Amino acid sequence: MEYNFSTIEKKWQDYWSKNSTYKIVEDTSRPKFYILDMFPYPSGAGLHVGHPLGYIASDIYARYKTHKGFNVLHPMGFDAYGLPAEQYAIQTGQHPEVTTYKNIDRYKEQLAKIGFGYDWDREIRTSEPGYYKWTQWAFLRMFGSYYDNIQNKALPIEQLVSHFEHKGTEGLDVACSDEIYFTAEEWKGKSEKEQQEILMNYRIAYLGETMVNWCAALGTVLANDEVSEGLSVRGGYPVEQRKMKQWCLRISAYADRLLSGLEGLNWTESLKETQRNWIGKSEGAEIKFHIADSDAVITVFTTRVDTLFGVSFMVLAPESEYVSVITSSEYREEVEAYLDATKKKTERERISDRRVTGVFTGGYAIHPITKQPIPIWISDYVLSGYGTGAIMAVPAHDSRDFAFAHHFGLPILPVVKPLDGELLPVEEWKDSLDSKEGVMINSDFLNGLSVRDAIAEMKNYIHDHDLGRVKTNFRLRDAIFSRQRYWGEPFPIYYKEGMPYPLPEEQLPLELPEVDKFLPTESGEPPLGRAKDWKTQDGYPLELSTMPGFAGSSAYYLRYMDPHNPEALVDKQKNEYWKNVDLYIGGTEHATGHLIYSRFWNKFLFDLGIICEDEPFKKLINQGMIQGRSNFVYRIKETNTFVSLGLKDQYDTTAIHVDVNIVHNDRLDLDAFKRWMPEFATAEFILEDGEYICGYAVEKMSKSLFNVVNPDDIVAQYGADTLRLYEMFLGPLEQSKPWDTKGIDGVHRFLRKFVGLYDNITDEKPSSEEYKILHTLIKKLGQGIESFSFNTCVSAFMICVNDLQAGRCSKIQILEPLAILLSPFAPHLAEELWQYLGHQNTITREPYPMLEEKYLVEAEINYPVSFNGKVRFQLSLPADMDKNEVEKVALSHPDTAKWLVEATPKKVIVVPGKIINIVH
Ligand code: ANZ
Repeated sequence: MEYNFSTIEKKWQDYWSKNSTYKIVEDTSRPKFYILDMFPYPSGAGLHVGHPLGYIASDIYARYKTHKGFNVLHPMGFDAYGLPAEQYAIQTGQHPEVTTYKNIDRYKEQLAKIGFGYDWDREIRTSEPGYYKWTQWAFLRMFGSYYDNIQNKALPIEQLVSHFEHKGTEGLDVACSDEIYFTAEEWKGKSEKEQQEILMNYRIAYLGETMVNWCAALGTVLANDEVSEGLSVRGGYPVEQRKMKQWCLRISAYADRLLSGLEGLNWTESLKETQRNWIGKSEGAEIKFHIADSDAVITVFTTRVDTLFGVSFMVLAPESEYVSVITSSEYREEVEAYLDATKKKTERERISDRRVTGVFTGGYAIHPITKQPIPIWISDYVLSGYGTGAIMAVPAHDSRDFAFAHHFGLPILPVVKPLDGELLPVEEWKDSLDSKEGVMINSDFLNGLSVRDAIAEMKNYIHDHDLGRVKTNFRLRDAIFSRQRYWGEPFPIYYKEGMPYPLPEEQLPLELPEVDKFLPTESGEPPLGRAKDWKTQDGYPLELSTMPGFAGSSAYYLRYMDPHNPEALVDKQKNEYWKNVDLYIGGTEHATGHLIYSRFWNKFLFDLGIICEDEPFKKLINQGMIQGRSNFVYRIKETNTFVSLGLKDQYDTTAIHVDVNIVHNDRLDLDAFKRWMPEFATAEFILEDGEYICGYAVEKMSKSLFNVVNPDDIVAQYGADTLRLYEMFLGPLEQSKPWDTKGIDGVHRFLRKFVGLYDNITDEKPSSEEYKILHTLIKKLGQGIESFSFNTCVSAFMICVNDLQAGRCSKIQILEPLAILLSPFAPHLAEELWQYLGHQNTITREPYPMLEEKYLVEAEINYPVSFNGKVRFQLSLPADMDKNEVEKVALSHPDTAKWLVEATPKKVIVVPGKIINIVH
């Protein structure tokens, strides 16, 4: 058979699409398996060879599982909303939908060429109204729910209203923004607007005041990674911290469940650890500090209550509401200046910046036990969104507090010495206090305790003396859910007397309106402010923000189960069948974004009884990155002459990235180089042995580094099956590795050899050796696929084909199963071979060859037979023959009589599987 890969691949791609080979329907007679790739954002640059790495792996696994008899759901779609399309729209005036759809078409074309077995009938695009209807719907449900800490789940807000009507806030333990208390009578006495304001404190989707990165020039809030050193990454415009009303999702209510849920997941330990740190559970206490000459009380959060006696000052976050209360007029000016300065720093910069800055407020708190006055300072190392936004500073124990005290000359108070602590015993530091007047030190009970016990003791003390309470904090913040952008899901919200109200569900989807420009309005409103008639039928104005990128990707995996359902996000029965994702493959960059948001979103829908599983992704694999392998040419400074790598040190040169597509095995194609850019048209070269050798480096694959390799080019040159095998051959799936086409010829030759086995097929019975070769492959493939070491599978194939070729095996009973084994990896070729063997149907659902261990054990053993220790002849016997039987056969062998001559054997020594020695 000839291996004309381009004809073969085109033929089977057409066949699959014409016959809907990969169409999947729910089928209760077969076990299900759900494999998902993180769906791509279709960028203008198209796919490079790094993108399909994970997709090829999941496709191999999906095809393998299908052969194994599973009903495999393996869908694909597009994360179609996003910033780049909108930026492009601003620059060119092209509607983001137009460019996005164009990019999607290109992606689909590229994906089709690689031969993926997706069920395209299930394709979703997050920007389509039929899809985002369910994103909006979920948002409305979150708006209409609160979180009950006792039942540990989300409940309809009506239940909370009913509780308020009967008992006010008494007996409530619910997630909220601020702790507030009122009676049933007080609730009933409030106006509708007041009641709505109160409910906002509890809703899971709520409008909250939060600090955001505000970029006035761009007219939008920016995410942390869009800001660098106080400037917008795009455009370099100033960004400041601003308190703004934004839609938020109360993810923090789910912190404990997001943490404990990790235990049951088959994810890598490092990914789980990243999520654990992000969620950041911290057990400590809140302690109340009264303010001198005032009724105000500042509460601090500490994990080290045992250090309470070492507090020598307090620090407020610059945004703390107490700043204005406490600052005395004498210090006001200085404080204001400091607050202005900190607005320029993002939170991330505040955390990483180790420089000490701060101002004194002029105010004092009273130590709750010693009753000493404690100066209150402001500094940006205290973050407003964590704990209470205020700390008790213990410079003797905490390094940041120490740096602060040291910088500003504040006292560093020794603390009671715990057993494993590093400070002085209480007797010594008691005397070192300046003023013992009024000091009530009752801390001996901590002396000699371990830190753990001291913390426990102190927690009891605080509780018993009503100084505060035990408190667990989480670092996980509520997610800011609005963007002042155009290309996103509109919020199904309208405003009446300034209060937000939900649109009725029947009115969903609320479609994204047209606008004349994709920019903020003159008065600084988001782009939706330009839309005509952007109001409800009753004339109430609609929300102008849109949802962020992660909205559409949070529940997409559910929609694939039932993508066209106009009545529900997912039909109950279909959800019961597919349940959740058995295997999710994608990049690590989503560890704390998408993978937290979607777990939260899923848990919320689970609480409402809409879906049947509490976690979305059972097993998760992070594929490594394929890095680019860049090439360089060396231009002699101030000339247009380029010198080859080996000679470059003799000149003063500048290294310039050169397009890897005009370099082959590090040798530059000189003519192509001259054509590449006008400035190189007149280039001259200093060669080595008649060739120009380029330098190389492994870097990120990126357009700007000219090291992008397009899979289309590889497919045209070698075929998709070679590309698939080669990407897997590069190394273990989870490792990052550079793209290097050096080995690709070898992989391609392997496929040609594979095809060669199918010439002159016979139906002779295979030998045990041939069965052994086949079953060794089955075994190695099974192990390789199940452990996602697809590179070992490719090597196993190569060994197998070499062995079969060496024995000139052309037996159908070996070659037929061999085609099925190849099918997950090189599906086009496998189909062609299958047809060549006389089959009418697609190979896709052929049962996977079963491993039969019996072929792997040696059937016969070659015994050397010795006489008085000298080997005289060989005897081949079945491997399972027992010792007595071996002895009998050996003695009755005609050659034995020959070597014994006349002698009688005295003793026969048999070591089973090894030797026979006859002593005479
Ligand atoms: C006194 C103390 C003494 C503290 C000591 C630590 C060590 P985690 O583990 O991250 O929860 N803290 C509290 N709120 C803060 C805020 N908004 N911004 C910055 N720091 C804050 O850390 C909790 C500890 O971080 C708290 O315990 C508090 O300092 C500080 F030897 O209180 B500690």
